Amino acid sequence: MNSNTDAIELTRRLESLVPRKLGALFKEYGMDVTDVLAGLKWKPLVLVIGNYSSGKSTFINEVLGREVQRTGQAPTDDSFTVLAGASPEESGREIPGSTVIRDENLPFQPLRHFGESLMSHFTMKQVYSPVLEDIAIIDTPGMLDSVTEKDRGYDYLGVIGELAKLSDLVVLMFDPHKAGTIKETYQVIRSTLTGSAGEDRVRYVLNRIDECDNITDLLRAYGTLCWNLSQMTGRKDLPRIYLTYAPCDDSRLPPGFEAWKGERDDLKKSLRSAPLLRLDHILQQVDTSVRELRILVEALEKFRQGFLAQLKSSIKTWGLVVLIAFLFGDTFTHIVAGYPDVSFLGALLSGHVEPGNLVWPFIWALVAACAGIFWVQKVKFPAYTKKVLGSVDSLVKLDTTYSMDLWQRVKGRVRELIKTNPFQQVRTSHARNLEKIDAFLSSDLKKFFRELGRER
Ligand SMILES: Nc1nc2c(ncn2[C@@H]2O[C@H](COP(=O)(O)OP(=O)(O)OP(=O)(O)O)[C@@H](O)[C@H]2O)c(=O)[nH]1
Ligand SMILES: [Mg+2]
Repeated sequence: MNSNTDAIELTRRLESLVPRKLGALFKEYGMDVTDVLAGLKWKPLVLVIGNYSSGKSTFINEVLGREVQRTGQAPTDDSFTVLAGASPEESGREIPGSTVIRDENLPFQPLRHFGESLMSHFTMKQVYSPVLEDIAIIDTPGMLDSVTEKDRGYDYLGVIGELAKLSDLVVLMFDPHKAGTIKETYQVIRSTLTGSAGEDRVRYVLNRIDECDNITDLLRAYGTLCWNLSQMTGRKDLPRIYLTYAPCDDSRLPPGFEAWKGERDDLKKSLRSAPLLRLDHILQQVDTSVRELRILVEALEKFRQGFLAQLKSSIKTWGLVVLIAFLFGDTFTHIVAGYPDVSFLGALLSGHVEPGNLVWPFIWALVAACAGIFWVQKVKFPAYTKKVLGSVDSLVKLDTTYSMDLWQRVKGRVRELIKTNPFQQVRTSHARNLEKIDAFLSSDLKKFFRELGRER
């Protein structure tokens, strides 16, 4: 797989395969397969985030080859701007956030619940630029230290998280003045980005390096950024950090800085591979969603198995009770009330058992069996369900951080499914569904990963 055309073709195949193979299963467990493929709705998205004044808008203007976004030293942008391709005639048109977020043909509907105040800070600009034929770019307000969520009027971190989930490539920009990073950046990386965007979709950039006085100064900023990133991502290995600066008169650069001249182009090139990354992104998303479904089904199967084990022991106990009732039930009434005249045991001992002697033993056995069923249904099963709901984590093996993350996302649904219809969960053959899911993961999806050159 090496071209964007192949990627588009593969994306189409994936789009039809997932609903065909797993649509019904997702539905059975109350999940929507269309959510999994929501990212396929529109063009590949590039999200540009970072500290205020780190040069996000300047970089975007450079990529587009036009001055589309306002730039300036103080915090400049207070809105999210989607830059979408347009014909020369349409170029320059702006579409308000409320229309963009509600448009079903665009992927931004998950932002709806951030409310009106986000809508007034969200806009789409139509721009005529060849770059925007294959991708759309989102410019964002810079991250700040002093501004609290309330001051922004909407949940900034939540919006960034949602956009990161939708985006195929995330450019995270810092500058040497703020390589120490600031509170919001820390929170974005820690709580949002690492969870929503696969790390391979993030491009870390230290921009404005031309403002360093010399290489020592640059190394200091670079070192600080590396240290902070490792603290924030929890990674021990360092991701590549692009060291870039906006094109300027080379004579202004401190000596030795020409070495990083090509980095800006490398970064720009990586934006163009967004369609390929998108397939990767969607595959990861499908993989994650299917694994989420898997862990959910696995938990329900464990619930079912646990109940069946309880049922088995109950059957053993009640089997004995039924046998005792069968053998001694009418002897008891014979002694207490004198009825029947001859008990089953009496007939057995005298060696004259007639069909009539079996009527009461059978009735006793039936009553005992019914009592057993009632006890299982009304006492044993609710007690078991209650116990499981109280320790729902024990339904799955959580031996990796990945499985813990998956579990956190589906745990509520598992609880809900058990709570609302526990008998349904016992009746369903989750094991067969697990087999279907495993077959999809190990064969169908693996094939896609292989075609993309990513072995799993
Ligand atoms: N020296 C230098 N200045 C830059 C560079 N990139 C951007 N600038 C300047 O830095 C200032 C901020 O740039 P913007 O592109 O507005 O930054 P931003 O990240 O979009 O800022 P916000 O929208 O406020 O978050 C502007 O005055 C730019 O001209 C660079 O690589 N080197
Ligand atoms: Mg800006």
